[in-house]
Formats: sequence, structure tokens, C-alpha cells
Amino acid sequence: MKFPDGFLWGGAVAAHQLEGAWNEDGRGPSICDVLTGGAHGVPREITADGVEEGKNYPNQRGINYYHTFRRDDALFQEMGFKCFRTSISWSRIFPNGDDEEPNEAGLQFYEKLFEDYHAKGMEPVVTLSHFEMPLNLAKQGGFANRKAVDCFVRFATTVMERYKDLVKYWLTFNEVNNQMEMHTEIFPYTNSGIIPDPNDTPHEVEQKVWQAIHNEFVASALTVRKGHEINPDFRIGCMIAMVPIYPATCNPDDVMHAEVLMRDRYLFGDVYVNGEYPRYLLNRWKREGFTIKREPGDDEIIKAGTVDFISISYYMSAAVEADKVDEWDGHGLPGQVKNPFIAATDWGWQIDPVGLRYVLCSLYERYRKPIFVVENGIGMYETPDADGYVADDARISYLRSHIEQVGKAIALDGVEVMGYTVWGCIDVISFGTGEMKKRYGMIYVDADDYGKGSYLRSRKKSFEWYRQVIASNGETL
Ligand code: BGP
Repeated sequence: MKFPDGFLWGGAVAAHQLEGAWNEDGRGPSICDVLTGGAHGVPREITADGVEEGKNYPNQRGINYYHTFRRDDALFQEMGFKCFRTSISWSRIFPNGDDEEPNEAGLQFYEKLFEDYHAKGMEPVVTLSHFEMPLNLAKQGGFANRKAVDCFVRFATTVMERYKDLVKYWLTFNEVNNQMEMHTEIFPYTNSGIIPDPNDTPHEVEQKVWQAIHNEFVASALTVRKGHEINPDFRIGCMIAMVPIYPATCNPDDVMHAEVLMRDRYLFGDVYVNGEYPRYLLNRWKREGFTIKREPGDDEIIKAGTVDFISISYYMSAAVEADKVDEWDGHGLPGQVKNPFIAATDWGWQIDPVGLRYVLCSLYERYRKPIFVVENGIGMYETPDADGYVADDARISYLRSHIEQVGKAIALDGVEVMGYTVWGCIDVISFGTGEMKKRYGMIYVDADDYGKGSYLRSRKKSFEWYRQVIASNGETL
């Protein structure tokens, strides 16, 4: 099928996963710069006290896009991208986060970058916060400290003003709901800059995360309002990681368990779109003994700053059984079981194209807002053949089956979908594992997990396939 005219096909990345140049041109350290590389099954380590000699810090290198963007963008242009999603590294603009004045060199970098996108026919889609708070602010409590709200809004206002004629589509907080996995060290840290403190009880950690979430709602709403003042044509959205959670059986207890877990995702949409806290969340805070500091006027701010659209990442679905909750070991979701009907990636992410149509329908029914699929893709181990070519048929089949479902959501279900951007359209550092070898790109980058390699780029088989998808506006899959 053909997609709607003006459908925004493209690719997506995040600054810290590809730019490198972590300490150039006045950039300050961010929380990602002190994350070590992990390995399959080995979590990344947070060394917020400082970079330690002999450890591997992959996000400091990225894939060197800071210096190669014009050439890389030319490859995206060759694929025919209509848009390109990246993020602004906050600490390039405000190196300490709480500086009075922005760093002009950082502002100039993104000006050149966004101009280059336009010169190549790509509309920039810009995430303001993609797991990248200045380290200095994290050391002051991250978003659990109300001070971060003012700092973030100053950052957001500065860049929205500077790029008001270059950028129309903005996203506030990337995958804001990841931090609902509060028992992990990594998500509260990357989403909200909460540095793990071994003295904290799990309840104390959760208290901080909930406070941070409230502060992010306020920061997001203020940003939406300011953005619309700066340029009424801005379209500002939220970003939610959508993993539909299915009941593993038709046992009503499984159905209810899945429904309650889904609230960890919906609560964000409910606040961002409806501008108020849903009753189930207020009840939960009370029941579980959390006291969230809300300043006078916060409710009005949240009400006045609702988003224009919803953006989502979509990689997988999950299935749960209520009976298995007691056996939960902290991995995955409470009661999570393998879904026997679908396959999984090498990293155990369950491949479920229909789930994408399912979430598009449920989000649209719930909110009636346009939806932008700003991340979808598959991480794979890949080795080029003797000619240096990667025949990534499994990626083509993953993307094809997911795009088909987006098409159905539009044509059959009437969902307004604004666009679709493939995650990691060029191989970048994996967010979750810090590896280079978990590759998502349609462009291969010759680099390993430790920064060795030529960093040369080459087109994979999916490159030509995606070019044709875009050229035919979704007709040739
Ligand atoms: C999302 C993030 C991205 C990204 C992607 C793939 O969670 O928004 O930053 O990297 O998932 O995840 P990973 O790199 O862990 O495979």
C-alpha cells in the first residue's frame, strides 16, 4: 500500500550514541560519558565519580559523527530520508547544566547539522533529552532535584529559540517510561540522572524516581508552552517506549495483571496528553507511601502544556502470567514468560510486528493524537563477507513486517501515523549494552566494542531495500 502524502520516512539516532567528540569545543561531561561498555548479559557500570583509567567508555567515541556528519548525511540522503531524528547533547550547550550562558561552539555545531539536514532534504526531528543529562546536574540529584527543571527549561528554550526556523518537530524526554524499571541501576540513571546510592532502600530509590518523573512532567509542559510561544508552528511530542504486555492466557488474573503493568506506560501518555494525573497513579502513590513534592501551580502548568503528538519506540512485546509473579528475579517484567508464538532476537527481544499495529490502535483510541513511530529496528551480530558486504536479510524481513503493520494501522484502523524512522539507521553504540556489535544500521561501521577499526561506512543490503521503500512511499516492501 501507499502511505499518506508527506509521510515522514527516515532514520533515528541519539547524540551520545554516535557523535563522539565528548570533550571537544567546550562540551562538558554527560552521564553517558561515564558509562562503561557492557557485554552480552553483563550490565554497564556507572562511574560517576570520574572516568577510570583502563576502562572502556564507548559513548565518548560514538562513531565520530561529530566530524563525519556531512558524509554520513549524504548516505541518508541517498536512501531518500524525508526526516532525520537525532538529539541535542545538553552538555554541548550547557557544559555544566547550570551555566548562565550557553556554549556558542555547541550551538554552532547543531546549527550546521540542522542546515545540512535541510540541504539534503531531511526535516530534523529533535529529541531534547535522550539519556544525556550533564554529569554535574546528576551529581546534584538529577531530576529528583527541582533545580533540574529550571536548567532543562533554560536549555530547551535556548535551543528552540536558536533553531526556531530550522526545526519544527521536537520531542521532550526519550522513552520517559523506561525508569519504571526502578529496580535497575541504569534506567533511573539514564532517564533522570539518579546516581545509584548503595545506602538507599528500594523504597527510597522509587521515591526519587517518582519525584523525578513529576519534575519531568513539569519541565516538559513548560517546554511545550515556551515552544509554542517561540514558534506557533512547532509540533512538540512526548516519547514513550511501547512494549505491549499481553496476558499469557485468558485467565482473568493474567488479563488484569497485564492491564496493571500497561499503566506503567499509559500513565505517561495520560499526563502528557490529558494534562492531569490519572486516579490509579494517585492511588498508587498513597497506597505505597510516596509523597511527591508538587509546587503550587504545578497542576496548572501540566494542564497547560499538553503535547501535540505522541511518539513511540517499538521493538517487542511481552507476555505475563499472574501466577509467576512470585518467581520474579528482577529480570524483565514481574511474571514475564516467553511467548511461544513468536521468535526472539539474539538479545531475547521478542519479535512481534502485529504488536506494533496493536499499540498504534490502542494509543490512538485512548488519545486521538497523531503518532510518530520514531524507533523501530533489530539489533544483530553482523560480519561483512569477503567483499565487505553485509547481506542483512533478517533486518529487511523485520522492517518489512513492521512497516506492513504500520500500513494496516493507517489503512484499516484509521490511525493517524505521521512517520516512521528506523532506529540506528547507521550502526551506533548500543544504549543498553554499550556494545558496537549489537548493530541496527543499514550502514555498516567498521568498528569494534573497544574503538578499534577503520570506522569506514559501507552500505548493507537493507540500504537499497529501504531506499526503494521510501521512493515508492511504502508500496514496494
Ligand atoms: C531505545 C533507545 C535507543 C536505543 C534503542 C535500542 O531504548 O531509545 O537509544 O539504543 O532502544 O536499544 P539498544 O541499543 O539497547 O539495543
